[in-house]
Amino acid sequence: MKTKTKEDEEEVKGFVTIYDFGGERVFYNTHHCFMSSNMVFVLVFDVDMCLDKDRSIAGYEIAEYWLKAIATYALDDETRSKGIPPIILIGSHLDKVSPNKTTQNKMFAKVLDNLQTKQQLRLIMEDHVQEMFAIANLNDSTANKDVYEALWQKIIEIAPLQSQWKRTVPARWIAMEHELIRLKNKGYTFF
Ligand SMILES: Nc1nc2c(ncn2[C@@H]2O[C@H](COP(=O)(O)OP(=O)(O)OP(=O)(O)O)[C@@H](O)[C@H]2O)c(=O)[nH]1
Ligand SMILES: [Mg+2]
Repeated sequence: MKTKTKEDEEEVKGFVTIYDFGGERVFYNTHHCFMSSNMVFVLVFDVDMCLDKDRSIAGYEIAEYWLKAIATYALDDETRSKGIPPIILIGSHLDKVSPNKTTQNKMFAKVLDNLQTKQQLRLIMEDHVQEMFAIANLNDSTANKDVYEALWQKIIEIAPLQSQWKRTVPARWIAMEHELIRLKNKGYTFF
C-alpha cells in the first residue's frame, strides 16, 4: 500500500500483512501463534446474531471472547492507556437488522451498550477501540467501497499504536522478508 504521513512528504510503499483468524472455537488454540501487541485488530461481529433471541448469548460471547483475548496483549498499564494494541470494531449483518440506515445505527449502538454493561468489557473498549463501523451487506464485495476506504485510512492512522512501531529491526530480517515475498510471488507455497 502507498501512503504518506505528512502533506509535504513523498508517498512511500508499505507492506501490510493481513491475518484472517478462524473464528470457530476449534481454531482458538492456534490464535496465540499469530496474535501480538504489534498489530491493528479489526474485530468483526454479527450484530443481527446479538439481537436474535435464539442466538444472542452466543453472539455476545464471541465479541466478549475476542475483546478479552486482545486485551491480554496489552503489555502494561502505560501501553494499555495509550490504546496499544488498537482495535477497530465492525458490526456486520446490519442489512438483516433493518433496511433503514438510522435504525441500523441505533441497533448497533444498542448492542455496543449491552456489551459495555460488563465493566471489564467497557474498560477494554475504552482503552483499545479506536473506531467503530456498522456495515450492512458485508458479504457483497461491490457494496460499501466508501466504508472500506475509510477503514483503510483508519488502519493507517492508528498503525503507530502497534507496540513495535518505528523500533529498529535487524536488516537481515527485512532481507529475509523480501526474499519470502519474492518466492511467494513466484508461486512457491510455504507450510
Ligand atoms: N446478510 C449478510 N450476510 C453476511 C454479512 N457478512 C457476512 N455474511 C455472511 O455470513 C456468513 C459468514 O461470513 P464469513 O465472512 O465467512 O464469517 P467469518 O467470521 O469470517 O467466519 P469464519 O472464517 O468461519 O470464522 C457468510 O455466509 C457470509 O456471506 C452481512 O453483512 N450481511
Ligand atoms: Mg473468515
